[in-house]
Amino acid sequence: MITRYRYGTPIETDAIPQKPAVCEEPVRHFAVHLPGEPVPEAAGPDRTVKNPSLADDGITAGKRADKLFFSYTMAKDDIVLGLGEQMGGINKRNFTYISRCMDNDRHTEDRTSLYSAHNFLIVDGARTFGVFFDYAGIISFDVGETDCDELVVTLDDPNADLYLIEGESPESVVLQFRALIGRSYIPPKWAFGYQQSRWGYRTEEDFRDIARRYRDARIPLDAIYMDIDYMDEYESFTVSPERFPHFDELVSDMRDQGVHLVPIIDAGIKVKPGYRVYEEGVAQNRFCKDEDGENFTCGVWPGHCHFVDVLDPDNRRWFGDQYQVLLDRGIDGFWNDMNEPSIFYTEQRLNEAYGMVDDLRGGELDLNTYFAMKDAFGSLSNNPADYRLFYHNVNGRKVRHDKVHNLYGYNLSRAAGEAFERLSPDKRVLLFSRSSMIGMHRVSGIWTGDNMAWWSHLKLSVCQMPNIQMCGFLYTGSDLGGFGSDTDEELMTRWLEFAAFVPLMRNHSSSQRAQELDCFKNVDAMRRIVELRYALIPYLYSEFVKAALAGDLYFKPLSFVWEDDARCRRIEDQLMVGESAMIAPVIEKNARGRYVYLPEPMRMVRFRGVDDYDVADLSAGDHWVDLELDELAIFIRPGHMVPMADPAQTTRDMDFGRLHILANVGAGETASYTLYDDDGYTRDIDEPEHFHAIAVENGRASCATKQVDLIG
Ligand code: MIG
Repeated sequence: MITRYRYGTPIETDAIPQKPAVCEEPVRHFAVHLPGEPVPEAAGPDRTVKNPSLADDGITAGKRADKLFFSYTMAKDDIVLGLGEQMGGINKRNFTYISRCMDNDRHTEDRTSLYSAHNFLIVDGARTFGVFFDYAGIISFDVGETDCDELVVTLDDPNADLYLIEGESPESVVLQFRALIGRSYIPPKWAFGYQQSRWGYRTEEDFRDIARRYRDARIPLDAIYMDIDYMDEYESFTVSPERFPHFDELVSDMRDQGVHLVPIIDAGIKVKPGYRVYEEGVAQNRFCKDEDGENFTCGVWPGHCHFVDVLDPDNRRWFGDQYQVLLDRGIDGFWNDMNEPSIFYTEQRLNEAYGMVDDLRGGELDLNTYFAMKDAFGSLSNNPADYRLFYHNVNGRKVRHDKVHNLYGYNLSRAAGEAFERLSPDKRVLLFSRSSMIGMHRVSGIWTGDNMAWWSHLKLSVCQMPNIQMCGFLYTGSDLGGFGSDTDEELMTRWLEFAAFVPLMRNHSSSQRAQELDCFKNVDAMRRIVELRYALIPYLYSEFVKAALAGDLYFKPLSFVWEDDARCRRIEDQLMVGESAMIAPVIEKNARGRYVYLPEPMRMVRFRGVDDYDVADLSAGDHWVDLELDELAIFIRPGHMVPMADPAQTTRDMDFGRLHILANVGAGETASYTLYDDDGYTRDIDEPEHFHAIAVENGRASCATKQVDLIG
């Protein structure tokens, strides 16, 4: 059951396509503290002392009495799930999370915000319910950090819709919520292949070289990413004529090999006479304004930039149309970056810092002046004060950016996603974004931004996946191997083993050490893992699309499947992938195995490669499983199966008509599986001919539409 409550007059977010009527009764479960009423005790007078980053987040700026608070007393054993892309575990208890889309490049344990605003959480325990704050502003979720039993939600601006979703289980809450927010984005099938990226490929030759190296090493590859260096002076929607004199030929040569080039698009539009997008944007009045009504200027990659006011539907359409120039040149995938929007500096903040330097120059710096000067420069980027300097046009109303901050990246990528539905009506286009909000999940995926080559970030990625998917973003993944700092062969291998199941399997980095897979000594092991990924695509793609259609999860916490098993509620390093398979990745340095908890008897298939595996039927309970560096295991539920295909160098070259069925079906038992499969790009997902019934009985697999055999 879903109930909608309204506070004040919220700004429309379009997160929910069809809204139920507002309920006039007071919200259930929560205590509400309206503006002007005393602040709840659990919000604590010393709140900012405990978590200094809050002060920067605008939550405590202004009078506390202006805020809207919701509080709920959690039972001792309640767990809290959701909140999408955030730090921490699957269970969000004992920390504070803030939805304030931020370009934070060090994802340390104390980070309260990342790039997205996913204001949906589930309390599961004494009572089970979900709550979604449909809200454009900055909001914090203190999930028992200040007071270990209290969940306190603080809204910076007291205008929001709240949806209370009640169900018997977290799974039923998620299904209801997902039905409310609409179907998740489905990328083309090639986006399930392995993808190679690095901030550093600069020329045509660099791209040809990567493709050649993967082919020579016989490692499957479906896409190579173009980071900002492909552009002409970091101008979005341009291609450097010096470094890419034969761009069209490059795109088509890659295409002939089955490799897609995926360019980055940055949010900031360079201020430069003669640059078409800039000139058109100025002439057509597309940009955000400053206080005086001038186009707001700040510094990003190309130097001075304007931001398109994507909160206006006309501007959204205009921005989306810009992608046409690249679609026309054969591009069919994009990643949208810097759309929080990230600000390197504004002249205001820069002048303050310069002023301080001028004052201090020549003198002796003491403790205070030294740190003040350092801070003046250290706080130049993404400074909260700068988000109060510009305005949007929301239905003819001038709205200061910080009130709608979390809508920006969402609407920029929405502009792209909606444009692709128009400009590429017959073919899905790959799109994922760094910043996001719920609502954007209908047209785009997300990646989790600038992680590090740290084991803790491999673990983080495992925990982020189900929570992000609960918020609607099924197509997601983290930079495999780690974006910042140098990876090593062991971490890379273990990360690949997990990423083999992640929808977006992209190796991306900016580190010193190159991390293309052929750079490592044990390239053979890495090739075998990528081949295994390709072999699993029939299953992964099928489970992904079925999850999108049903509004369900592709990655599930174990507690979603075994609701009554208390152990499962605390397991954060094992996940269900689709309906049949559980994974238990090794995420610990120097480990050569791990404990795995089986809620029911399962069949373990331990792979060293597509054709090199051993099978063991394990009882329910705890097991130590040996896993050498080149081994990864999947655990198949009783009565379930995993369809596989022969891998190839690209998804295009695979034969999806011939499947090998890995099953956990005993002699004399029968099982069935509904396989989803299509041409890989159609937008007509629902067509009945895309669903194939596979049966296993008497030790044989059968299917009317595909050639199938039983393995394992
Ligand atoms: O400020 O385009 O998260 O993936 O390589 C850095 C350069 C800007 C941040 C993205 C990262 C990308 C990088 N970008």
